[in-house]
Amino acid sequence: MKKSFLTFFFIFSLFILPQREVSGQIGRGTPQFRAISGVSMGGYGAMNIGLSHPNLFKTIASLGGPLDMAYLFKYIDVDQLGNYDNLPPYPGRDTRVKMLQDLSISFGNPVFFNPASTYFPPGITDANARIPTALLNFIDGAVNPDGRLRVITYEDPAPGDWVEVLLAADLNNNMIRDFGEPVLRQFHEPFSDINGNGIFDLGEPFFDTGLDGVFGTNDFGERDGVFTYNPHRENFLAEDPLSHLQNLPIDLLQGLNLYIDAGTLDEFQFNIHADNFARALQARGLDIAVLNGFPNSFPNVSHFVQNRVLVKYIGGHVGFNKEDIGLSFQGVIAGALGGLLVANRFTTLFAFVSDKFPGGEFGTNPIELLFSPSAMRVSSFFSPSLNRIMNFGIYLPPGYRDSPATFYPVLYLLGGYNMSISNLAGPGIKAALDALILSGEMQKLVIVMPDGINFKNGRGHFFVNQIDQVRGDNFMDSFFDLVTHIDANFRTK
Ligand SMILES: [Ca+2]
Ligand SMILES: [Ca+2]
Ligand SMILES: [Ca+2]
Ligand SMILES: [Ca+2]
Repeated sequence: MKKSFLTFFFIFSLFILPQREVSGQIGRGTPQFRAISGVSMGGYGAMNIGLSHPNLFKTIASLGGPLDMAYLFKYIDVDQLGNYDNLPPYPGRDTRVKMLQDLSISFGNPVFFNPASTYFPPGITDANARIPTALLNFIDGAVNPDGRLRVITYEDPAPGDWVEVLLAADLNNNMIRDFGEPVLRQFHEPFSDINGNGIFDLGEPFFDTGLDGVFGTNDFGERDGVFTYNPHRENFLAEDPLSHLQNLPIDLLQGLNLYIDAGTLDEFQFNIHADNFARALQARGLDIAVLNGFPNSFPNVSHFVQNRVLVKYIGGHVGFNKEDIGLSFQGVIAGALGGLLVANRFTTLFAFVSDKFPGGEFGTNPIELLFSPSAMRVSSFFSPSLNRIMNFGIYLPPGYRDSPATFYPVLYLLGGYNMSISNLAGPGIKAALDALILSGEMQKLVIVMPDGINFKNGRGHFFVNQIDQVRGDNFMDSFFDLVTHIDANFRTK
């Protein structure tokens, strides 16, 4: 009896007592001491959430993320699908197709407008998306103007890998998409790209044919007198960092600390997003320090007095997919150069954020590190928006455990596409954070890593409330559930 009571009490204290703390209001959660940042997809999420909630976050940072959704639209259309059989080897076409599926879940299919589904192309449903399906009389001005060709569902790259959100023209009638067979694109009405930027600009001649590119079919947008985009584009623009930046009241925008980095050879052209972002700031009369390369190389740490900084590093897209930041740190410490760039990018981020938190507790010592060590772990909380328990990673600085009267600033760190929090919240990055605090380069702060994986398909969700509630969910709301949980359960400033 006694043993079962103890067991009961143990389980009770594990599950019930921590939840009691939720009502405790222990953290303050002041915007000045709250930063949001991310890498790649998470960099987008950080800028999108941060710039649309300037009352919650004073410091916002994106490491190599998409920031200009109109440009992303053009990139997917012209550079990615327009170049389908000759894409750069990294990341593979498989990953790019999966990302397109996940963008379609988040914002609606950018390629096709189908009144019956935000996800599938016209004529495609759950019943025929993953089997060989031929659509007859599928009109497409560029590929199939007379509807003579069969338009098909297809697998890519492997059998069973149905692309679901794209269609191809089957030139040789074998019900398979062969190399060179065109992938259909109906992002917008046809236009003459006079200035060659791939984007429709006001004054450029267009054909008011509707999205299918052919007169006389009476499809969406035909003969309405205006240039017509796929309506899903509006969903992308509603969650667009660049538009947020353009629409923010200037006094709010001016009060934000903004940090961006971008690789000059980025395979997704996110460097162009960063340039457009910097130009949009300048167009609002705000300067931004633009640097070619990091001022200091790891293990030396770069600091900035400026409140708005863009660092352009020479290199491609890093930090994407399963890039292990912790391993990169460990590799650099061990003398390998491969991880140097990743280490540089993260120490610069941490230092920028730390420098923008006023005051703060700097320094630790070997005794504190030994007797009141930092903690890095994957924890969980109940997210009312998703009605389920969600994981998150958390770093608590040295001394946190034994300083019950001390409150700390918080940095939210959002991971890249398919990056797991167990990968992010690992021992390598913990050691690097401890070292930054020990050397006084960074003040003691709490770092929180939300889960960037859509539990319905195991892939990235872009940290938005997704349009497709069958395949997706409200991940932005869930992020704010996490912020509430952190302020209620941890000593945030
Ligand atoms: Ca074929
Ligand atoms: Ca143009
Ligand atoms: Ca038409
Ligand atoms: Ca039109």
